[in-house]
Amino acid sequence: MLRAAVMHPTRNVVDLTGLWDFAFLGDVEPDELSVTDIQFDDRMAVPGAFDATPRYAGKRGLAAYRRTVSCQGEGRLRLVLDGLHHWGRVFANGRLLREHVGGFTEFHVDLPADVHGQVEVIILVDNRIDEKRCPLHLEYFDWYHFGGLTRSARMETLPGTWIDELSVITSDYRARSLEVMVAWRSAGAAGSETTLRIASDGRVVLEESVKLAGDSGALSRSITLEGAALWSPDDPQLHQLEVTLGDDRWVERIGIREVEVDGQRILINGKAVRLLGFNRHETHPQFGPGLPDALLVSDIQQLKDMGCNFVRGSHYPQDARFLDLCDEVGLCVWNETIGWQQTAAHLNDPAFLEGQLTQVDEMIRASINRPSVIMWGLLNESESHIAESRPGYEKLIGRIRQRDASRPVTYASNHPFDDRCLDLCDIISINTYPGWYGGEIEEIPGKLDEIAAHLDQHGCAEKPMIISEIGAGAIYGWRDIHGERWTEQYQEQLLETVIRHMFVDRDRYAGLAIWLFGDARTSRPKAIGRPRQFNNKGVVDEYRRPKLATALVTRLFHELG
Ligand code: ADA
Repeated sequence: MLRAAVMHPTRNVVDLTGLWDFAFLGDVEPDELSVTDIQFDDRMAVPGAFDATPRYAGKRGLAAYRRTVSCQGEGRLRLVLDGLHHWGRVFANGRLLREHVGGFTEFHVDLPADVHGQVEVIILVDNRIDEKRCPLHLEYFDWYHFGGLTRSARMETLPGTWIDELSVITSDYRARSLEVMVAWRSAGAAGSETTLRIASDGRVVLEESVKLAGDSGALSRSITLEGAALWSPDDPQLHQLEVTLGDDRWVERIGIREVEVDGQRILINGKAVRLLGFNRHETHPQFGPGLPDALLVSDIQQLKDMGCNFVRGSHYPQDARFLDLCDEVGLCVWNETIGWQQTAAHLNDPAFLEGQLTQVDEMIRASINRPSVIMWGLLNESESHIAESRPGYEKLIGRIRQRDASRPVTYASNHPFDDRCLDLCDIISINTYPGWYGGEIEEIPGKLDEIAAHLDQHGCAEKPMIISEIGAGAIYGWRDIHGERWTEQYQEQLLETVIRHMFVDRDRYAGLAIWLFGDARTSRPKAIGRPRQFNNKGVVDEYRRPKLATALVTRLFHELG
């Protein structure tokens, strides 16, 4: 399915979701392969993960996807892939056009000017864990690295001069003022007068003649959408913004809203919001991260029905189709770059940093206009307590702020007592597991208070605080009168203690993201608490069947919301 939010009505767009020719090549080096010799002997669905299908389950190696695309018109062709896991090479008519490192982000490939009409696209996809080739996906992470073309794909025909990037930022929600930045590119040198027109919900709000010089540039304009309804989690009103530059048109769906941090509170349009929700892994046993639309809808329904207004996209940038739905239903999203317990050595590795910077750029480019994305995150639970990590944090956070100064920045820290980078963030986010990894449920209030008190005494008193992970494992269906660890009762009791303490006994926290929405397959060894090879801390299991805690969370979140 094409995503709902961005449309290009003046371009020919061919939806490339559906079935592709497929070959699993296994332990083959991509450099030693001639793509024209590949024997395609199977079919694979896009979006989808090839290693979530029974034939290739658990296999790691090189795979190839092929599709012949009929493209109309003479314009330059652009192949857009919303997600490729996790290393790939793209060929058109046998020519290698680009490589891409890292899953979970949208990227595009501009085809050479002489490629038109029938185009044979072959994409090599490698899901092997190889720190050199792809330093962003490492074996020890607590999720399973599936492979494939896991998100949507399309081919577009670009006009001679096209809009390459669009950003629409609310500058003053009261006045309904927006800053619009239109980055354009041209196949030749533009050098001519053309028209820039911006219309909102069918009404032209700006029309002017602009002179474009060279082969790329950016135009920034302020517009006001008088009387337009605002976007908020309670009333997520969206507007269509149509930007036309010469022969190209970009139709974006926007929400007018400002996110601010005011002392310990997070404000949306001047009103304090209490963020109540979950961490969510984008995964399912049968599809890996290549979720069908029906499952995305089902996840959104379950989250909303539980009374959530918040999702942390743990631990990577979220699928555009999921964000479409979040925009529509008013779920606030923490969107973050891929990361899991990186060391100071990673943070000093140029290849790792380069990969992270690319993730930042690609994540922000793809989701900057989404009202649901209210904060940016990075580097889950990395070594932010070690001095040598700080330059890496500074660099990445600096890049986020340079790309988008309008949203608060945070990262999930599991070093509440000795973190050295929290001053770089707008929101303090802490992952902690009292009552699960050590200690008993009765000790949770004391542990949470200890963390909050320490942080407040060490420079964080004027910042909002989120518990960005907390939870307990429960095996679906295991109910037992003793209520020991791993039973549904234990999880229910632990979460009740957490939620009541955070929001009934105390008023310090701006939000909670429970770990976890749904059980998720992992590569972590079973022996360190991952029975079934799953992270079992979901309040629904991997098939979205509710555990006892679902009803508990539903009751408490509705009381608090
Ligand atoms: C960490 C990590 C999660 C998950 C969790 C757990 O906080 O960020 O991805 O591994 O621990 O279940 O232990």
